[in-house]
Amino acid sequence: MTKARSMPREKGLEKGPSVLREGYLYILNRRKSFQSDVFETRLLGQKAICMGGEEATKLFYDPEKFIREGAMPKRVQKTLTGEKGVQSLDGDKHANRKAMFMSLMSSEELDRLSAILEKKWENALDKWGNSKEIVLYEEVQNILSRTACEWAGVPLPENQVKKRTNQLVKLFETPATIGPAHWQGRHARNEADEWVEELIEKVRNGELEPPENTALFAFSWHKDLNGELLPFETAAVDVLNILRPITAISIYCCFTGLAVHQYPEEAEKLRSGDKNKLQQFVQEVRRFYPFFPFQAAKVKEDFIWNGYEFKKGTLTLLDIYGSCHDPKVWDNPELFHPERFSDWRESPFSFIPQGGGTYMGGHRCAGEYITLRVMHTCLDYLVNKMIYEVPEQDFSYSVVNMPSIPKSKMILTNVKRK
Ligand code: HEM
Ligand code: MYR
Repeated sequence: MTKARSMPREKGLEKGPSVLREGYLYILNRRKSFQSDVFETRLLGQKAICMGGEEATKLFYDPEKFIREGAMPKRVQKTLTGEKGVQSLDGDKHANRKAMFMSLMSSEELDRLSAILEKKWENALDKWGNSKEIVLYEEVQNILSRTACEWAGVPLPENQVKKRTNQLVKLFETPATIGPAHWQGRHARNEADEWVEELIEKVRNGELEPPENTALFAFSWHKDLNGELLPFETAAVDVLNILRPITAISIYCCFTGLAVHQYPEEAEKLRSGDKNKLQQFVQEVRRFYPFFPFQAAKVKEDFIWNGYEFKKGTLTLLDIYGSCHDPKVWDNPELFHPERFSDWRESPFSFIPQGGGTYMGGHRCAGEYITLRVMHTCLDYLVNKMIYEVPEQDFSYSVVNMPSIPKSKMILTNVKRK
């Protein structure tokens, strides 16, 4: 039997939640100082392993090595993910639920989503033409929550748009906050769960008949491995796992607006409308800017990897942000350089802004194609279909606060259709 060597270990006691203090750079800074892609620390009052890079990502997405049950911190479940949703499942139960999500991601359904999005963006452009100034992040939240609801078959009366959009936004803005901001997030989770549970009840008792190709229909009638419908609460959590993240693409759209402004020479290359160039720019936005910081799992059974011991039950964090800025994978990772994607050889483990591994068998983000579509449309509008000015404002964004959002949220003035 091979003897394990000891993992580089952070010395001293945990002084409060250091992950919250150091944010996106917490793992990458230590990977650099330990000169190791894996190290041991203490988080949330327990021993934890942190790791990053392509090899560690391959390990993290091996379902024989890591499980998700009980891994996500409570504060994240009580806001962002909800409880008992697809993220928390393993094995056959996960495969059954993930298939439910992936059944919505056909190219026809993605085209339907793109058509809804363009219609909403055009409506917004009509409105923007009448105002001197808009806040891009907030406007796109509104466009995306409307798009998400229509695509998912969720009724959203005009007088509820503001309230429901704000609730969805709180779910992804508050998991890593403290104090009143965090409690607002928990409140929003309760309200949003209640809203969607009622809709599912109405679908099941025939009061509401969403189209059959929508998430509301599919999740209301989905059968688990025992041939039973999901509990109302669980079906609602997973419908919200569609509505919330589509609305969250507003953060990437805000960073897209920032990138267009900060890298005008790169934006200029997009004016021809070349789809490949637009795609490379979108990929670089997802790689370059901070969004999802790290993902949590637990060791399934004791094992040894590269001589290091992983003990059953140990909380393990995968460095999502750091893996997108890993000098072993990316030349000059701190350079915004979309053309790096022109000869990019795809691997499920090297470019992981929305998680790695596979869609069907693993936990890779179910909405990656949707995200790419939405960002592509947003970028095309920003560079080819709209004219606007960008006034002086605070463009800075934090690498500590999660999720990071440009301070001024991208203010645009004199917005018009091109
Ligand atoms: C999972 C990021 C958009 C649905 C994930 C994961 C990440 C992520 C990091 C976890 C991967 C893992 O567990 O290993 C993002 C980011 C987005 C985004 C940054 C940008 C806004 C979307 C969209 C949807 C979506 C638009 C759906 C419409 C999901 C679902 C899971 C997931 C259902 C759970 C998958 C599973 O556990 O099998 N996402 N996502 N996400 N995402 Fe996204
Ligand atoms: C979504 O699923 O809504 C899209 C992505 C939202 C990202 C929000 C990031 C906040 C911090 C999460 C901490 C996770 C710790 C394991």
